[in-house]
Parts: sequence; structure tokens; C-alpha cells
Amino acid sequence: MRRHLAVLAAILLATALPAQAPVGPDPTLAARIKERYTKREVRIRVRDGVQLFTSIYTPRDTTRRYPVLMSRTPYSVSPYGADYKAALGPSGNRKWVDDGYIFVYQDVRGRYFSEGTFRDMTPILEKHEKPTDVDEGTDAFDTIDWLVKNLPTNGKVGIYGTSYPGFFTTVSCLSRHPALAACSPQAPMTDIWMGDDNFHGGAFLLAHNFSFYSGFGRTPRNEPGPDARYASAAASNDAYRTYLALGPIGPGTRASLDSATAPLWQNLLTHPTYDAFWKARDVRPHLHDITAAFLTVGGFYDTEDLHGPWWVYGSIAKQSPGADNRLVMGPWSHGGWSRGDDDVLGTLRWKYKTGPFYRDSVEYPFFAHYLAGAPDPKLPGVLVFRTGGDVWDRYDTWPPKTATPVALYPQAGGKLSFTPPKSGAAFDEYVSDPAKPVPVVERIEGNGMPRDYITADQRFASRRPDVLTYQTDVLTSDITLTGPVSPVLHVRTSGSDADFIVKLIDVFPDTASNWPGDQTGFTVGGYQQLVRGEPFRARYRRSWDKPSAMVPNKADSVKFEMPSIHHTFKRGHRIMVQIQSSWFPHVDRNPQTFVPNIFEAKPGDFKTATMRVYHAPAQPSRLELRRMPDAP
Ligand code: PG9
Repeated sequence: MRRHLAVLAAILLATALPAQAPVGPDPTLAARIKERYTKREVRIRVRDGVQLFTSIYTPRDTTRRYPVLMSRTPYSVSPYGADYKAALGPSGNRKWVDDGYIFVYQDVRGRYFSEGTFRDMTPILEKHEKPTDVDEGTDAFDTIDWLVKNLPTNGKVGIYGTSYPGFFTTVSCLSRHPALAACSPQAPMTDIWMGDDNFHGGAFLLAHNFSFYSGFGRTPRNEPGPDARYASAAASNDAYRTYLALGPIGPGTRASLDSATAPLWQNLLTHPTYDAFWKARDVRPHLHDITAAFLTVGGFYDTEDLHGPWWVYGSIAKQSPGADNRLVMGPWSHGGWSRGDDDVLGTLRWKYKTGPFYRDSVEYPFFAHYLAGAPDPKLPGVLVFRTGGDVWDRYDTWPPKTATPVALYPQAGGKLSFTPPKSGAAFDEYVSDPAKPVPVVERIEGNGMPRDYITADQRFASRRPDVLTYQTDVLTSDITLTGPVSPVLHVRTSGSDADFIVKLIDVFPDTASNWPGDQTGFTVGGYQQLVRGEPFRARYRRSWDKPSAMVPNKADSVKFEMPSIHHTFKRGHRIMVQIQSSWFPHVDRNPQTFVPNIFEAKPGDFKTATMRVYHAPAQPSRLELRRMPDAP
């Protein structure tokens, strides 16, 4: 087993690489960078004496002063030494290189060539009284200070980064340094227990995290390049079976991901609930008194950090109301906006090349305006792509003020309606078997989580007896639903713990044509496209830090919030909702018997349970969300 898992870990790592800045399609870019820029590597000493390794590309033309674009990363500023990066700046857009910026890349504290200790999602301090009161804000402050004092800058600094570097962007901007003018956290990890990478609704994202932490955060890790201690070997090609064979996660993984090789994995195993460890890592409360302009970026189909962008934008809007605060949400996968055309994800297609539009008409003018004095692009507060409708909408706030609250109610006979149930059978039941969890997609080739599960066809799930399916009549006009999606479920289990996964689905008509020019053979007619789906672990229905058992066979209720959608369900389509109690191996299995720590459950704790979902007039389970006014 030990060898098998080491193999699995190595293979999964390959599928879980963090979002990287893309190499632009311009083959002459790398040559132009070498011709026009010098590169130097410096160690910047911050207030507690730690030296942060920083790689700096400065224009050779010394007749001007330049704005700074900086990225702080746990993923290495490579290449080190004399070699140059092949693209520079946000999304690797060649315009930065042509316009002239100083590009700064820094290994964050404790990573690669930077000194100090790395702590996953560095806790944020509100007060910095002693030189030892350091966090990413102080590291960024001291770095910016050094940059403006030692480089030919115009006194303006912008910070950007995606995913983990997105977290480092947000928290670096808490430095509030006077030279800091513009920040763009993209898919920023913001609270990784509450909904970004680690847990969703209290349920653990198994495949995603196992693959990530098998490679990330091994300490000491101050040398670039592969680590000979972790050899790879052949892959299993069935993630469902492989993860099922792990059994309970703690004992199942501890042998291969031990505290020496994967200390950050151990953090997860020892902090299963939303305790002080996680609360210290929640960025949201600190987003007040924001001084720089913010452009937060996210994708509706981001499988890693979909909550983060909404939380950054929303927290600034609430806690720093006068701030220059903007949000862009596109039809993108994790970091998808920074590479390629972005008109495809798995089985889904949309009409426009949204990647180039974002890079040239949103990201570029944002930084160029705030750092280099280019004209104001007049970006709206919220620029949001309407999925299903394939248009960009502009709003001042989120959710849009013109949207009105509505709810979708499951009804007897598999029906779904915008009106509450008046009669009919009071509930539906299914048997959830942790030995045969509902797969997240029909087939997982390889061992990682496929990025496109988030748009995947749910027809296979509709056929399962352990998935409840409700759908509307065929829509007679377009309906645009928007904002966070909040399931309120009246439920009962014969066990003492349960997961409830709720999925909102767009059902295409059987007559829908295949995507123009598509060669994959995918049949669009009847496509049940996942629009939004999230798990909720019922043990957390009363408190995130004090889980409590369900009383077997006693009705209870759960309420949670899924990240916003902005989706048009077209005339001729149907709206569908599915409810199930497992989603494997995306989410770890709930034993369905209450135990203090699910990671340490015993094999015998995993038991089948009969789940009941009520749709009675007095117990109207529903999905609460908002509806845009119908088009005239
Ligand atoms: N969002 C990514 C991640 C962080 C932590 C766990 C798993 C994934 C990332 O930076 O790639």
C-alpha cells in the first residue's frame, strides 16, 4: 500500500500543477525580453532580518522611470541565475514588455531561495508592533520600500497573482504601502476551509488536495528542481477505485504522506473543523482600509478557488466602502483567463474568445491606467459573463440590484417549480451507501480531479437510484438566475451524520444541435450541464467549529450557500436540481455515523443510510437565489 500511494502521489502531482503565467503566442517575445531587459537577483532583508529572494527584470533604457509589476509566489521565481523568463507580467501579455515596466518576482518567506519559515496561508496580523510581528503584509511593505528606493521606478507598484499567488496578492496589498497603486488577486485563495481549496461546506476535497499536498509544502524545500526523495512510477487509471481503496483518509494516507514528507497534509488531518488554525487564515476580516485599486478576477467554472473572488470583492465592498473595488467573473476554469482563447471547457462551448478580451481590454488597461497613467478604461464595479446567454453584463454591485429573490422548489413526482408545494407526496428517499459513492463524473481517467467536472453532463447521475432528480417543465422564455445559490433542505437520515450535495443543472432540449465544428462526438441534445454544485456536511448545520450528530430518523434542516451564478436558462431548456449524499472522489466519504473526526473513522463506521428530503407544504425544501427581470 505504501508504495502504491507514493506512486499515486507522484502521478497526481503532475495533474495538479498550479496556474502558471502562460507563455504568450508571440515567438519573438523571449528574444525581445533579453534584448530590452536586464535581470538581477537580490535578497531583500525585511524587518525581522529574513532575506527574501527576488528576481528583477529592469528595462535597459535608462532614460525613463518605470512602474513596477510584482508577483510574490510560493511556486518559485524560476528560472534562477542567468536564464530569463519567456514572458513577463500579468498573463504574460507582450504589451507589458513593449510598454516598459520593471518586473519583480519574489519567492515568499520559506519557499525556494527565500529564508524564513513557510506557513500554509500565512496567518494575518492586524497589529504589527514588534519587528517580529511579520506576515505577508509586512514582507510586501518592506519589499516595496526597497524597490522604490533602489530601482528607477515611477513610484507606482502593482501586484498580481493567481490561485496561491492570488492569496499572496491580496495579503501583500494589506501592506497599504503608499507606492502600492493597483492589485489584482485572481482566483485568490481566501478562506481555504470555508470554501476554497481544502473544504467545501465542511466536506473535504479529497482528490484535489491529495494530489496537491503530495507535492506541495515539503520542507525544507529551499532548492529548486525535482526532489530525489520522491520518485514517480506507473499510474492507476481509475481514481474512483484508487481513492476508495484508501479507506478512512487518516490511516489510508498517513503512511505515504507522513509528517516529514507532507507536513501540510498533516495540518488538514489534525484540523478537520473550522478551528482557530483556519480562522487565523481567513483573509476576509482584514479587507478594510483598502488604499490601492483592486481588480479581483475569477471564473464561474473554477474548481479550486471559486469562493475567493466573491469574498475579496464582497469584503472590500462591505468593509472598505470608498475603495476602488472591481470584480471580473468570466466563464473560466482556474486561471483560464490568462491563457488561450477560453471558449471551451470540457463538454461546454461558448461563443466568444473571452481570454484575449479579458487580457487586452480589462487586465491590461487596468494596470496601465493605475500604474502608467494610461486613460481610465472605465471598468464597471462588476463585469460578469452571463453563462448560457454568452454576453458580458455590467453592474455597480453584486448581486445586481435589479434581481429579485426567488426559490426553486422540488415537488412530488420529480417536478421543480418557482412556487412552493401545495400537496402531493411529502418526501423522497434514497439509500446512500458509502461503499458505492456517487461518482463526481462518469469516468475519471488518471488519478487527478478533472477540471471540467464543474460543467459535466449529469445524465449518468440522473439514472442512479441514490440521486434525486427534479426538473421544471420546458421553459417558454429565457430565465436568468443570478447571485449566490442557497439550498434550504428539510431532511432526515437513518444514520447520525450525512452529506447533502445539491446540483443546479441546465437541461438542453433533445433537439439541440451539436457545437458547431466540434469533433469530439459529444451529443449536446439532452445535455444536463452542471451550472453549480456543492456539498454540505450536516454535522456542521449548527456550528462550523462544534460539529453535532444528526438524530437518526428525526427531521432536521440544513442551509448553506453555494457561490454565485449568472446564468440564462434558455427557452426550450429545463431547470433541474439533483440531491445526493456522496460525490466521489471529489469529496471524501461521510461514514454516515457521527464520529469526532471523519479522517480517523474506523472502517466499521461507514454504514448505509436512508436519506429523506421533504417537499411538503410545511417543509418546503428549496434553492433560494435571485432572478433577473425578463428581457422586454
Ligand atoms: N488553488 C491551488 C491549491 C492550493 C491549496 C490546495 C490545493 C490547491 C493552487 O494554488 O494551485
